[in-house]
Amino acid sequence: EPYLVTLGDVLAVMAANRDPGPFTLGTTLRLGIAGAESNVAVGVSRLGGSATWIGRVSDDELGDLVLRELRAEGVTTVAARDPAPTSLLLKERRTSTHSRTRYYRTHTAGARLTADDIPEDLVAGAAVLHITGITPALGEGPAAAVTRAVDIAAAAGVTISLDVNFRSLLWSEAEARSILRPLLCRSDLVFAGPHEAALVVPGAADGPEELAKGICDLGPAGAVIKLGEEGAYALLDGQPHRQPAVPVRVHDTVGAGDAFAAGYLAELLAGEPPERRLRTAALLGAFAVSTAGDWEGLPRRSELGLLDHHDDIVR
Ligand code: KDG
Repeated sequence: EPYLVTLGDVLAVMAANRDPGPFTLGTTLRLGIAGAESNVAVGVSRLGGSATWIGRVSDDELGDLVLRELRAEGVTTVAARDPAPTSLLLKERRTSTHSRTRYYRTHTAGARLTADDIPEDLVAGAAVLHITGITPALGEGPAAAVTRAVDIAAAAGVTISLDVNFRSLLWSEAEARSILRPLLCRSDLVFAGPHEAALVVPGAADGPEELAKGICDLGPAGAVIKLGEEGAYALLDGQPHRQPAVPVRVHDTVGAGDAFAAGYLAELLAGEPPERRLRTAALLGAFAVSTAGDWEGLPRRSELGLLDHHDDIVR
């Protein structure tokens, strides 16, 4: 069975999601887990695809939680346990419309990933290797791990998918560009928002068509520019595609990009054509934005039709 492999860091998320306002004594936090790459693995698995996640996981109780959840979602985990703590993501609901996030992820287990943690046979045997711009931003070890995975995948002819996923809290645009450009040139498929695409192909005019072409000119056969509520524009093997967004009421946009990539990649694994991949991508993005959490609201395959109904209640 064709499978997707990905690698990264899963964080424990502590999110204030009730009364808006700054953190104060007694603020209620909800505990969860998230990580761009594991979000994609869960999304693929829920659609019936096979997904493996590689990473270092703390031997603390939050690390246990991470592994329990990923395994419960049917994701295969290749996780060395590490005495360093689990990375944290704090989400403050500063006002009713604005959230603020803060990372605590230096000297954590996930940031101690190295090239030696990447099993060659597992990556070489995959149909798709999915990487994001977050893992290489975590330090030299994780960056080397990503490069190692790409080396193995490229030598074995595995499709390499890159989500640019620029995180300004982790590195500068200049640093990101210098590390991500070489990875992008070796990728087959790239996902990016317009700002992220402009970061990796500076100088391209800022329309989605120009950005996608700028990416494909560097090597990838496919570029998907995610346009939020305007859907997506994709250039795939030279063919342009426009995919409208699925209209929903927005609850929490975090995780939408991961969901979109998961939908696309699950259909790629299933051998579906581009139109179907983009449609499922848009549906998963809609599920992610209209539910709480990064991945918790993602659909099973049997639920994909839910958002096509015009009634609010499906009986
Ligand atoms: O894409 C959503 C991610 O931003 C979130 O899950 C946390 O992986 C994460 C990160 O590093 O921001």
